[in-house]
Amino acid sequence: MTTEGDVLGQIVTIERFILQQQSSYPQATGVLTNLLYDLALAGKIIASRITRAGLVEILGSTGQENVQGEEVQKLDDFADRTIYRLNDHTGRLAAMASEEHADVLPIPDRFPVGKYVLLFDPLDGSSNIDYNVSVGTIFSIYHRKTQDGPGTLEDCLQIGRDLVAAGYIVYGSSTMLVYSTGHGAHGFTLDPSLGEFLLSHPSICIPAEPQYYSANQGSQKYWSQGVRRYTEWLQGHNGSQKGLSLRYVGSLVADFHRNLLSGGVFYYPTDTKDPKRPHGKLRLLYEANPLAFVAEQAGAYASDGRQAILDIQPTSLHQRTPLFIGNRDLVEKAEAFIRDYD
Ligand code: AFP
Repeated sequence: MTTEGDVLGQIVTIERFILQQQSSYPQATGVLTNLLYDLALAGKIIASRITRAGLVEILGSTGQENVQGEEVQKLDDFADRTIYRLNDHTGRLAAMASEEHADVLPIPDRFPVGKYVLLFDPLDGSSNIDYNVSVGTIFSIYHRKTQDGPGTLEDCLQIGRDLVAAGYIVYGSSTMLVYSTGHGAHGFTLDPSLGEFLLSHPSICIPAEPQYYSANQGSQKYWSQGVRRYTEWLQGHNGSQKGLSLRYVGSLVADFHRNLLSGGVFYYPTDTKDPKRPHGKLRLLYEANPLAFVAEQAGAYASDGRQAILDIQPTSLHQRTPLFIGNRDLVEKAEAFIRDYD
């Protein structure tokens, strides 16, 4: 018979897990550990606000005052400020960059600077918020490249292969945090009654047998010949394979997370819909790189259709990229169709 004591003995909090991982690296100073722990804390704070999003009508809408006479912030602004403020004074970071801001976010002069840089998309998929659909936070951590002083643009424009850690938090039917420091991808589920992320998905490995493909097929007429033929192949036309089911949330984190656990491929290709956006919609630094890093740690792969996402040298903070991410064989098939037809 399993006793309560046995169950308690098996619980691993994110704090304990990160500390255990750190202890296998005697040279580790604990700075990264604390940085990851602060991101988990940010996730808890954002999750608690998101679960109250539907009450905005009652408590006051954006730009208005709520019943306590305080101004209600938009959720993406709230998430953005939460992550920044939890990390601006710790001495762990040289700079930050957020999808919500045009430029690098400096550490205020009154605080010490540290050896890492943090890039984040505070609330990805935020247009889904009003409909109770999952959204997410995505983060990337690099060593700074410059030696000292305030962090610079150069510290932020690093290739994905140089990531020290990356991960995401998905706010869905439960809140989950998945991260990697380059030693596997590990998932934690928030137990709201304890206020703790508990290890629920150690060493995630994408299933070899994929189930889903995910793309906004409403944009199909704007896709290239290669991408259209690839989609038909995924659907099993011409007996190419058994054919996958389509699932598309429209929140990258949710779509990616589902495919990581079930097997499948997500793609947001280049399209001709908006001439001002010739490289698709998603951002290399805030979305594609961190998810590509987690994907590779889980045995999956990410490409822009021609090369590995993690090998692309960024040239600007908000650079966009086509993205194909999921089971390696499915992503390589996309590369083959693009090579042959585009
Ligand atoms: P929003 O943050 O504006 O909702 O955009 C979300 C997103 O960047 C990403 O999470 C989705 O995968 C993608 O856009 C969906 O874009 P489409 O609406 O064009 O399918």
